[in-house]
Amino acid sequence: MKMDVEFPGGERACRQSGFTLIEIIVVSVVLVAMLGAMVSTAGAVQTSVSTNEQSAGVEERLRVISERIRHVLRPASLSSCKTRATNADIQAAKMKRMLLFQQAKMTGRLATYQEALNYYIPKKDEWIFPVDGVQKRSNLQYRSAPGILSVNIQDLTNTRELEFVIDKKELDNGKDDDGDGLVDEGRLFFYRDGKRIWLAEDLEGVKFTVSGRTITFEVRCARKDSLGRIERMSQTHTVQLRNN
Ligand SMILES: [Ca+2]
Ligand SMILES: [Ca+2]
Repeated sequence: MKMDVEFPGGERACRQSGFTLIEIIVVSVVLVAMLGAMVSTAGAVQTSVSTNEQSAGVEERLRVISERIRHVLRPASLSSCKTRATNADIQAAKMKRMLLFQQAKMTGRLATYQEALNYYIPKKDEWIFPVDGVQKRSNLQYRSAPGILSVNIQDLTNTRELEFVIDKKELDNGKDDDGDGLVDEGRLFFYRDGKRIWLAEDLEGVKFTVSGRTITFEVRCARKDSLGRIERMSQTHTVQLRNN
C-alpha cells in the first residue's frame, strides 16, 4: 500500500539543507576580501611600529651625542672661543678694510688710514673669533677651566677643538654624493692634548653658534631602515658658560 508522507517544512526544508554554487562563490569572494583587508591592516600596523622604533632610536642617539658635546663644552672659556676662517670671513675682512680706506680718504683722518693698513685679513681655516650670535660653524676651538672653581685666564687648559669632518666621498653641497641615503654626512671629533677623540659618526651636520655667554649647538642625525627609508631628526641645545 502506497502512503504519502509529508515531513514538517516539506519541499522548502529540503531546499535549505545546502548552499548553492553561487552562494559559495559569493561567500568566498567576501572572505577573500576580508582576509586581504586583515593582512593589509596587519602590515600597516607592523610598518607603523617599525617607524616608531626607528624614530625612538634616532632620538636616543641624538640625545647621547648631544650629552657628549655638552660634557666637553661645559667648562669652556667664552673669551677663548674661535672658529676656522671661511672664504666668507676673508671676503668680509677685505670689504671692511676697503671701507676703512674709503672712510680715511673722505675724512682725511690718519688714524683711520692706519687702522685700514693694519686691518687683519685671516687666512683660510685660521682660527678666528666668531661674530657674536650670527654664524653657525662646524668647528669650535676653546680653552677650558681646569677646575670647577677656576675662572682665571692663566689657569686655562691648552686649546681644545670640536670639529665636524665630512666624509671623503661627500661634498658639502646638500646632496647625497655617495648614494648611501645620508646627505653631507661625516664624523664629529674632539681634539684634546694632541689626541683626536671620535665622538660620533654618520651625522648630517653639527653647527655651533657663540652668542653672549652661551654656545648653541645643533646636531643633525639620520638613519636608514631595512626598507631603505631615511629617518631624519635634529636637536638644538644651549650651554651656558660660567666664566669669561
Ligand atoms: Ca651620503
Ligand atoms: Ca654631499
